[in-house]
Amino acid sequence: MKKTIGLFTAGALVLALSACGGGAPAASGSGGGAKALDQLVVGFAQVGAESGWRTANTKDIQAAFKDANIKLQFSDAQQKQENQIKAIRSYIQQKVDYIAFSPVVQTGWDAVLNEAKAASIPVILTDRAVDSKDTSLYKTFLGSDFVAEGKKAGDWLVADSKAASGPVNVIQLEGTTGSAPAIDRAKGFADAIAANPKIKVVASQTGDFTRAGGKQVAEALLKSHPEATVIFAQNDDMGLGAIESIEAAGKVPGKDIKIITVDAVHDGMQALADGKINYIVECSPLLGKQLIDIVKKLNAGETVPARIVTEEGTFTQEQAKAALPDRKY
Ligand code: GZL
Repeated sequence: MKKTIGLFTAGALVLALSACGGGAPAASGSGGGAKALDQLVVGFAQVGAESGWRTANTKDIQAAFKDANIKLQFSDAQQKQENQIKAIRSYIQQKVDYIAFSPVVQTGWDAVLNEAKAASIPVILTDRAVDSKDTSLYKTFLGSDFVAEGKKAGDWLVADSKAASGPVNVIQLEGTTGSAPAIDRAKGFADAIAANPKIKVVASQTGDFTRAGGKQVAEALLKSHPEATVIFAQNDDMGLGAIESIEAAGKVPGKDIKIITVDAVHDGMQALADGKINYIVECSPLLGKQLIDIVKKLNAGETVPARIVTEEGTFTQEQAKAALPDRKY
């Protein structure tokens, strides 16, 4: 009898855990911390709503949490670090189970991340990285390899410039100053073109990842650098702004001034298909499902890789025409 009860109890425990935990009981050593998924609360501190990419990223994250029936506290920092820090502090006070965020810039996070660590709230980096030396301050970094993205853009220009007899002068529209994508895409692009002395970046300035910023900076730099024949915009939105400036100057985007961008959001892909952009390097904003998987694994007491790189490709004008009908964003 005793044995049967013992078995029953054990069985009930597993059933209870699986019923309320929505997954396997926590791995040993995690103190059985697994919560029912519908009891979990995750605080997400988003950068802002500066671009089509960001809008798609927000929509995807919100939809993933809804589908998983996990409560999401969401904040928009309007691209200000102090607002993201405030939001993270409020999540700590609310004692959320996990904090996830996309750091608007790389530096200045150690203090608030140490506060989260002191409160035993695991932090997940999505999209952008921090430069903290202490990697115990976050569980993982889920996002693109921005250096690789910049390199893909530069590699395309090197190949496209093979036939060019004269110099190929490039204007670079940089993303948000101090952000991981701006720093790393510039590095990847510079590394790629370094091997080709014909190609030179004659001007580089931030358009802050916005269409208005791209338009304004492109207008000014095209005036001060009439020798430029290429624009490398570190995101589609700034490239779309540059198209407006090029057309306002009576020139033909994609022909008089070639344009390379990063992201592959709908408006960028449409401009690519229309011949106004020449090449786009994809940067996927669809991080929601992977973020949910990370939360579920941590909740079950499992470990996650320190770095999870998102998969993404590139698009020519022909490829954009074929891909557009099936694009999700
Ligand atoms: C990249 C992301 C960048 C996009 C921009 O992962 O952080 O921020 O390339 C967005 O469009 O504003």
